[in-house]
Amino acid sequence: MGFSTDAIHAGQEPDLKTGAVITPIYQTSTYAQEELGKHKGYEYARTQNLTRESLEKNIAALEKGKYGIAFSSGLAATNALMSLVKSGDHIIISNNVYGGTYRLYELVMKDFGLDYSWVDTSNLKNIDNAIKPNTKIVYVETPTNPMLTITDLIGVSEICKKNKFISIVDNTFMSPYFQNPLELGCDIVLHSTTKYINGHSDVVGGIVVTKSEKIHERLRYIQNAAGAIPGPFDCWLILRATKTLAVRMDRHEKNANKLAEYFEKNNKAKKVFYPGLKSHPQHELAKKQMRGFGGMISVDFGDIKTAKKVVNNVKIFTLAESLGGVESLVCHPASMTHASVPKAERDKMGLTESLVRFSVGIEDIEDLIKDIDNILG
Ligand code: P1T
Repeated sequence: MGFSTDAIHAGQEPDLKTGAVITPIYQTSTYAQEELGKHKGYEYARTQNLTRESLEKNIAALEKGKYGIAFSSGLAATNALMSLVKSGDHIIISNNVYGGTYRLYELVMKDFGLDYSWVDTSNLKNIDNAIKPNTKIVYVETPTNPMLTITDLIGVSEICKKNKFISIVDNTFMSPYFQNPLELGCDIVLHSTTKYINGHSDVVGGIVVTKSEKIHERLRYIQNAAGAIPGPFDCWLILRATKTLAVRMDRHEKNANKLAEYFEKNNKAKKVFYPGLKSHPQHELAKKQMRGFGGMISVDFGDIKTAKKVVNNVKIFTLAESLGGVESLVCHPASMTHASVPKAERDKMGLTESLVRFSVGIEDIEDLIKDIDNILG
């Protein structure tokens, strides 16, 4: 099936009892059992919930995977992934990831005996060089938040296959509409569904998708054992949102392309980071492994004064954390989303105090450009 057909139908059957076309919100914590040991496959809602199952099947289809496991946030999913390894194991990970991922792994999970090497995975040699006898996982975010750096996913999957590592890709910035890492040979895809997948800035959620039964079984066990499940209403909202993912992503991208071109022509924007620009150092790789360039742009204004002027004076863009919603947002990564990353690490990847991140929404592009142009001139 095509992407939009799956988005609208996968995982969703008319309700058996009433014929309701839309999957109901099974707002229940438990299920009646007919007699001891006899039930309909539903015992307790941490373990089974039909609204959640529909969402998991839906996103698994969009990511060309077999199994989806939904969590209560992107970070709950990120956290669950570490149950695939144990104390003493080593993980190679992109040095630029969402600040919360860095905080969880480097400042929390490390205390449980996990060893992380933070490397620039856009150069595959850095991954090879970081391999240790106890390496178990290669974890990449591509394009990265907020530098929009791209890692070669076929290259990563080949390294992982050769060495029997598990490859994990945070695909939040592209959404399954523009990139399917499982199709490129990777083992696990992670999303903060809070972002493009839900797209309406009204739910926090996460999901992990895989083709591997072994990985699925372990993560399903952890989902139930640790209990970081999303509520049925949140699942229902995300399921409603995936129906329009394709049309939203097309518009996000169209708008982002135009805004990126505007920034490139404006001399107040010293560096523009957008994979769709020919000036992006990995534009060719982006064209190869992505079907579009997404809706995220970062701009280095060269000095903090201009950066502040922009984030404090926008009228249509809103100064806020998060991304991927229909409304345009602007954020200052150094003090907001990536504040828990030490300055020395931020400096290494070019995440300066004068960098501003734009999540380009689906409003009229003329209004969005005017909003910025009124400030920059
Ligand atoms: O916020 P949460 O749903 O827990 O997802 C965490 C997460 C994981 N991966 C990526 C690439 C992300 O961008 C995020 C969350 N990011 C923001 C809140 C932000 O403003 O960048």
